[in-house]
Amino acid sequence: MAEVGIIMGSASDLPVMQAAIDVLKELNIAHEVDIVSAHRTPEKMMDYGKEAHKRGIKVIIAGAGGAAHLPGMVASISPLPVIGVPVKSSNSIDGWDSVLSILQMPGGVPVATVALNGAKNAGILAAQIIGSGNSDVLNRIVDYKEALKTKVIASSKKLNP
Ligand code: RP5
Repeated sequence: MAEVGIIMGSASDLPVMQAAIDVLKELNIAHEVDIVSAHRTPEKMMDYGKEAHKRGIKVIIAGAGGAAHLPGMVASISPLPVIGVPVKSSNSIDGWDSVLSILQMPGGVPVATVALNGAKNAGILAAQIIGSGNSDVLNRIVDYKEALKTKVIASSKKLNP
């Protein structure tokens, strides 16, 4: 059963959002992926936000570009933590529009916003949230972080043998 729900405003967001899917696969976290548009399928968006926790989803990752309303609107109706991924899309001016649309939420309705096109970190953060209540997942995150360290040390040794 999927524990992380990954949604995005358009299929055109998928090349960016794929990084979240990849890292969740790597960390062996069950997830589902769908296209849910705040502007083109508003009813589907509200249904998704209302129902996701009832299906066993524990964290939602929502990516959108331009006037990026999807993460905030899903957060407005869902009791789950929502991680927002600002996408630099064809209708973005420079990406700041998506960043600020997702970041500047009013008090009471948080969206944990990652960097522009930062879908990989959204996936890791979702895994960390799941891992805070699941020791198997937590151990996989510990190993993941250890591998990051090992990689940097190896690069350093290559430069300074
Ligand atoms: C946003 O508009 C989507 O999230 C996407 O980033 C952007 C462009 O969508 P398309 O016109 O490519 O479908 O709502």
